[in-house]
This record gives sequence, structure tokens and C-alpha cells, in this order.
Amino acid sequence: MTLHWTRLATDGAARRGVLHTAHGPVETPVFMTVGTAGTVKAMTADAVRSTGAPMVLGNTYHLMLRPGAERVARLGGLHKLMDWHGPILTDSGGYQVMSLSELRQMDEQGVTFRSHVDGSKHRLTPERSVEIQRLLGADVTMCLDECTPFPVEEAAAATSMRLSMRWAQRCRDAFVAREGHGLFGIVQGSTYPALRAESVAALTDIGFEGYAVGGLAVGEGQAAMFAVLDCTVPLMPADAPRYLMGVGTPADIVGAVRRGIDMFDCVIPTRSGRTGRAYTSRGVLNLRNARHAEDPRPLDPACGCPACTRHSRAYLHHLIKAEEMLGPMLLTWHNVQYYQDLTRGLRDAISAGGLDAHAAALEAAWAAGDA
Ligand code: PRF
Ligand code: ZN
Repeated sequence: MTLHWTRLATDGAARRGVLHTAHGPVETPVFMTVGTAGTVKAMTADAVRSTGAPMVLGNTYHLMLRPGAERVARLGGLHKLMDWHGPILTDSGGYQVMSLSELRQMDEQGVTFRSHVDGSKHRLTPERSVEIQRLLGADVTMCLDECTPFPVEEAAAATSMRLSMRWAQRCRDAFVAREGHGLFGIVQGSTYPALRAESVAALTDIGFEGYAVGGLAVGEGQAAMFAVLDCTVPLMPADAPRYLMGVGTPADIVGAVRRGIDMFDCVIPTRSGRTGRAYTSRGVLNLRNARHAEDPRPLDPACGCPACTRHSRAYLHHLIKAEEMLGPMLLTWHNVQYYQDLTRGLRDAISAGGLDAHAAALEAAWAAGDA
């Protein structure tokens, strides 16, 4: 059987379920830790596993440029290369081409661009993106799409979305079905409800193992993002997993789960760990701040990670100020742990039928702070 998702419980629009992949089951709602270039930056695979993170994300764009998809395949695939034996979802490259590469040229067939690494010229088509993701060994392959920039006029958003829908059909045709592997379509249409509806209809006509909402978290703000989810998610198939790409803060995740989203990925926990920011049960802390310099308390008393159980805020502050490598390592570890604890709490609350109260308690604790 290809990759599939089973629903275990619901609470309002929120769902708890299990995604069955070639590399094992994944409980949803799930937060996928970002491992862009074949590594969760600043963490070993053992450290990632220790947080309970079940699934990581890799990027077609980065890995095709370096070390190269064929090379990864010759080395035994991304799972082996990373020593990550859980499921891997790979993004298709479309979004990263738009945000990172130079001199992009889009046409009906695909996109040509220059590498941000060495300026070399490359081409991605829907067929090549699917092939690269197969060479990497992805459990979940994403369709090549165009992440429509924001803001955009409705006519331009329609043209862009319809191109992504034609590419989605070509990805479906190119994808070779294998046990426990699946292909996800990506809904586009910017902030226009009619375009989002048209995009969902186009993708469900083609048929995918899962459906992603793309084109959000691009500067529209949380209220506009939730408004898009309110009009889009109810149209998406109830028996397939729903993935909100590139989102988000803890509050974004809670709001999206309450609207029926099952899967997330975002650089926030890893990237902000490298800049000294910690997400905790009492809100966000910036460890660069001098107020932590002699604070003997743990970063988050509710957390079981090494940063919180073995060290003080004072030590973490010192590491960050001194630009010691261990500072970003410990804060990344903590943030990845926090996101896993957050999503586990959401799953348990859905099973117990208490998601509204749980969300209110989380938000009250974030607002209360720790000072
Ligand atoms: N498309 C793809 N990947 C993405 C996005 C998208 O729209 C987003 C949206 N912010 C993040 N990652 N393919
Ligand atoms: Zn911690």
C-alpha cells in the first residue's frame, strides 16, 4: 500500500491520526524538524531522536546542488547518509528556488536558475523534481509548485496557481508508486478564497496521498493566514493528511491544528536556537539579554532536554555571548524538544476532547512570561 493516513480521534475541526510510511508510523499532528541540507543544523541524529521527533524534512534544492541527488543515491540514500531511519519528507525545490537562487526564469516546462552556492546553472521541471526526491529516498515527495509571492493581484495569483496545478498533474504522472511512499499536492491561490477552492478541486481531481497548503507565511500575517485556512481546509479531503508548509510559531501551530491541519515544518526552532532565542512554556526568551547573566534557573523547568536539566540560564547566556558552538547546539536541542512536547500535548488534548481548554492554557502561560 502507498503511504496513507488513518484518523484516530477528532475534537472540533482538529484531528489526531497516524501517517503510515515506509520508515514507520508518525502520529499527527506532527511537527517535522527541518534538515535542509542533510542535517538538522547543530544536532546529531541521536539528539534529534531523543526529542521524540519522528520525521525530518530535506530539501531538493539544497541537496541537488550539494552533494547532488545522484551522489546521494550512490551513497545509499538520504536516510543512510544522515543516519536518520525515520520518515523523511522532501520539499520539491520550487519554494527554495524562489527564495534563494539567482537569475530565475520560469516557463511552462519548469524553472532555470543559478545556484546560490557557486553560480552554476540548473533546471528543475516537475519530472526532475520527482526524480530527485526518489533518488534521495523521500517517504513523502512534494509536487513542484510556484510559491506565489505576497502581495499579488488576483489575476497573477490565478495564473501562478494554475501553472502549479498543471505541474501537479505532471508530478503525479512522473511519480512511481512504492510501498509506504506518497506524493502530496500543494494548494496555492494566495489570499483569494475562489482561487484556493479552484486549487483544492484541481488537486483532488488528480488525487494525492496528502494535501499541503502552500503560499502562506509569506508576510500576510497570522489573521490572514487563519482566514485562508478557514476557507480552504473544510474543502480538503477529510481522509487524507493536511500539511501547512513553512509554519510556524507555537501560536500559529495551535491555531492551525484547531482548523484541521495535521503536519507542519518550519525553521523557527532550529534557526532561532542558533541566534539565542528559546521557545518555552512561558513564552520566548532571548538568551543574549543581560538579565540572564546570573540567573541560576533552568531555561524551562517543564522541559526534559539537556539544556534545561543540566544547565542554568546563566551558562546558556555565557555560551551565546562568547559565541561558543555549544550555545546554539543546546538552544536548538531545547527548541526542537519544545516543539515536540507542544505537538504531543495537542495530540493528547485532541484524544481527550479538551483542545480548546488546552489551547487557552498554553496561550495564557506564554502571555504570563517567566520574569
Ligand atoms: N511551496 C513549497 N514549499 C514551501 C512553501 C510553498 O508554498 C512554503 C510557504 N511558505 C514553505 N515551503 N513547495
Ligand atoms: Zn529544554
